[in-house]
Amino acid sequence: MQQFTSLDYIKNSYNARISQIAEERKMGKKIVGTFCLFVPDEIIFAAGADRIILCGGKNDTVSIAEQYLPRNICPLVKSSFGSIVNNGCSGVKSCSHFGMVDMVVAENTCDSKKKMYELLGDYVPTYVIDLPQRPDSPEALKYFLGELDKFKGAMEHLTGNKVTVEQLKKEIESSNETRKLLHRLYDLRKMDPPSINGVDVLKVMQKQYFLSTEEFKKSLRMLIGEAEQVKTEGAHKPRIMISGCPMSGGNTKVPEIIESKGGIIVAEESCTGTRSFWDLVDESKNPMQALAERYIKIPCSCMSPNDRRIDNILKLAREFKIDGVVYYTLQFCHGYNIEKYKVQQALKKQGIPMLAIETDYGDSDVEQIGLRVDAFMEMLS
Ligand code: BJ8
Repeated sequence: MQQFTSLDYIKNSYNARISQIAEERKMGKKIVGTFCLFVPDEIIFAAGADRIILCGGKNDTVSIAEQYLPRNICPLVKSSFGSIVNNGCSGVKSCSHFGMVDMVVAENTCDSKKKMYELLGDYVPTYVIDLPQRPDSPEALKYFLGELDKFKGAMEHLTGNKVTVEQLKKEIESSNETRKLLHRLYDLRKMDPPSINGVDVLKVMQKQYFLSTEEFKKSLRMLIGEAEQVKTEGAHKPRIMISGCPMSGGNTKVPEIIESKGGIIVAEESCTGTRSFWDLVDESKNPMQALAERYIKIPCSCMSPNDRRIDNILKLAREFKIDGVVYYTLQFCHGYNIEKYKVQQALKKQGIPMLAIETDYGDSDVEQIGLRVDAFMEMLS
């Protein structure tokens, strides 16, 4: 597979981003930490704040969190919480940006996150957006719009800046530009074989909410420019779509196994994949209304019913000419684990094989997953 210089550039962007945030803080800019796609970046940026993702993908801080939280909750929640409470006070190294936020903007999604946010407030000011979880009910959109209005007020209070309609429109345009670039990148994965592998794309996606939007867009343009030059050729490899829980920065375990066993990941139906950018915000509408309409439709498993997600999976499977789906769940993520059944039934009807993998951030099951993926690839070949 082609080596891209832009991927090294993206990989090495961590230190520059940390310096940028430190500099912004010195100049009085507020930094907001987020954990979820339901928090609209556009409102944060329109208030003149910067944003950085705090979802943990590393195993190192899980044991720190287990001093406070039950062991039987998902590793993403434990890793994130462990990184924040750790903040350099134990021997474990966690990423420095966890200690650099002025406010966390959280959201009522799954139970583990919701309850973790209640504890988080002791360490960093935490604002929670309440999320209606029956998105198709007539009251839900109105309620969510009200919540986003309150959130806008909280951002104005934090930064001392008024969020104007013009500023919101500008930020919506900018975020849509990012979404369109991601569509271009994913279009390149529709080729057979694609010009870029799935592990590399995942590492880029993990930087989406870490880098500034300008830096992320610049990185994407560089990568697309390089990938578009590649003349793809070679034997067909099983085309895999990953579907399920997000894979936060530091967590590439399962995609690495899949691609080391001869598969090629061409799409991810996850929050570190298509869910983050597939739908654009309607630029012709009142900006707050348009944001509420777009964000409430994110097909997270905390929503009920969540048939929209099944429809998306089938649509993506067709568009990306998927040979098989790897249904990926983090241990104790009940929402995605329970939805597995419906997804499997829907894929079965279409004749698309699915392999379910439930795992954590540790490496004790790497060999066992490898054996199962091996058998799956053999079946697809
Ligand atoms: S929109 S998927 S980013 S909530 S894996 S913490 S769901 S128990 S991360 Fe998520 Fe927003 Fe939904 Fe996306 Fe809970 Fe599951 Fe853990 Fe999860």
